[in-house]
Amino acid sequence: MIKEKSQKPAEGSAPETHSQEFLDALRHSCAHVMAQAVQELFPGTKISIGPAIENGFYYDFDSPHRFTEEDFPKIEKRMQEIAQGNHPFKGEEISFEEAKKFWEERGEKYKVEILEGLQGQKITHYHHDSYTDLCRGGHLESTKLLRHFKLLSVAGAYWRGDEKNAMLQRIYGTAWATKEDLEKHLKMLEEAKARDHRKLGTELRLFSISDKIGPGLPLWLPKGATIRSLIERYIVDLERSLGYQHVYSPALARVELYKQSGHWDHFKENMYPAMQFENKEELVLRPMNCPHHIMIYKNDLHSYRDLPLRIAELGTMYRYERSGVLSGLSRVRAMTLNDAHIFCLPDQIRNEATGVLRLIERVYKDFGFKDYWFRLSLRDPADKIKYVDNPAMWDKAERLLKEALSEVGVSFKEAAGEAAYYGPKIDVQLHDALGHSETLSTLQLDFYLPERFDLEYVNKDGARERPVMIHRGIVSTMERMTAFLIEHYAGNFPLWLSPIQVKILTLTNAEEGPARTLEEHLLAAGLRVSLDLRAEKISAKIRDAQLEKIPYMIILGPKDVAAKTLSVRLRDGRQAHGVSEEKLIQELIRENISKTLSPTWLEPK
Ligand code: TSB
Ligand code: ZN
Repeated sequence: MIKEKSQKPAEGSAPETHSQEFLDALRHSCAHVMAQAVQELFPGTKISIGPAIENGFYYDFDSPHRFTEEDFPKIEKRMQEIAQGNHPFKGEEISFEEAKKFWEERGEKYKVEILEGLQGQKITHYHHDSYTDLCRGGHLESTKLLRHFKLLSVAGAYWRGDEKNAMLQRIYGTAWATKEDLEKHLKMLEEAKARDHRKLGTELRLFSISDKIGPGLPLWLPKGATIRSLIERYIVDLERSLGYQHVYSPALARVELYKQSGHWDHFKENMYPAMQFENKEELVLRPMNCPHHIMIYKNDLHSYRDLPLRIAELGTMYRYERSGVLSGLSRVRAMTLNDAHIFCLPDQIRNEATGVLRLIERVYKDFGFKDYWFRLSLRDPADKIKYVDNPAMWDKAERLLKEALSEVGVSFKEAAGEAAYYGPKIDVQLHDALGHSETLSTLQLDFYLPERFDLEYVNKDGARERPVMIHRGIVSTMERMTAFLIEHYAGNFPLWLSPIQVKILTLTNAEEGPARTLEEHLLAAGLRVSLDLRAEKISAKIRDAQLEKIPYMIILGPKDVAAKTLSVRLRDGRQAHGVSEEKLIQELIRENISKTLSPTWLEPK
């Protein structure tokens, strides 16, 4: 049992820092107290599991009551009462038979099921007040230390994470050692909510998910599609300038192709099942593009002089992600990856890998991403099913990736069990609005697929040798990148990525003609423009443009028309009057091309 060392720091001392062990115990204890409160308030509720998680805890319930956030104040109130009761947490070892009788008598079928998996092991119960749980321990000394907690949300969760099992109700909460920590966390959540790409994506009409189409299969609305095509054009042009060759290939293939590649054995749980046809042909939706690019490589016999060959595609692929992990655009089932496979000689690996790392840094600079880190994703050597079993191959590939990282001079963290089945990866991790890290870019070194597909090139002496493959994605899938951009900019996209860059707002009906002429000029300059000619008050028009987060508003009134000048307003409230059309267009073009993140020409000199 864990005691808090000193509850109040001595005066003048540094603020108390709470160990992770203490916080885990606090959160785990909070889950038990919540379960007690829930079972008292909602009779018939069965308990299953309730662990501590990052920043909080949850408990999965099976209940005749359907929980909503409206139940939270009542549950929290009862939790506070229990906590104040100063009940000690007591552990007790118990025999399998006794425990079984205990849980069976209460009709707690999930506990009975968990217990059955523990046969032959040490079994413990933890008690506080009137509540008992089947639990390994890791609790506070007493409920009294629980003061700063809050219930956050409720979500469906399959028993044991398996879709074939019953759907339980998971209540999430957060718990902290101090009031300040709790408040800080709640404030962070509040801010994160405002940035959440699912919320902003709906409000700004960027994308939508239709239940009729299905979960994880997003629809790109016109404005979101504009952002997507800007990303696509940006990366394709950049890649072309670096010697990548873009191709198109179908998102379907014969199942044999994916059997030969090893996806069918190692990646099957993320693949849609094969479609069978009367003529016995079986086709699958591709979960990756690599085998298709390999067939493009195999379409010709290559000399060592042709290598490296960089085959790129905005490749659409389909993955059957579990419903519980789907999230807006950031984790989907239908996606288009900024993919490329580099086929190279073994002694070109270093150069190609460092080239990819430098490209990633260049692209992040253009998109304004600063807060990212490199992860060297390695296999789990014990897992011979998920990863190809060839230790020498893995060791070599890992060494080469480390060398590339050190040549570019970036620090990295190693993570076991995060590799692709065919080889280790360098993943670039960024934080979403909630602070969770997700992979955006990836670089993967692969000696396996060239072997499986018997890839060859002709060397200097006319003999056949095996090339190496580097799989890489720079801007990730269009889906995940767009989700990141929305959260990163909280919807306030820089000019070059804004679906609408300029909105012209007329003061009276008389400005319609000049507004249309101005629109034509801006369109001709390559800018994305919209008009607001409604007979609304100008304040309402400004408010609407502000809600759409449009970078530039041009407010056109009779005075400006007469003076042949423009009044400009930025979404951050800055304004400029008496600007000539020529100057404005010049500045907008400059800002658009340079990908500047914040316009400076309006600042007072
Ligand atoms: C880089 N064969 C390689 C490719 O050549 C590959 O597919 N790698 S991957 O599996 O790691 O996926 C590439 C990137 O796609 C990931 O780094 C991640 O940024 C993105 N991605 C993966 N799954 C999803 C998903 N379900 N939704 C959105 N983006 C995803
Ligand atoms: Zn690949």
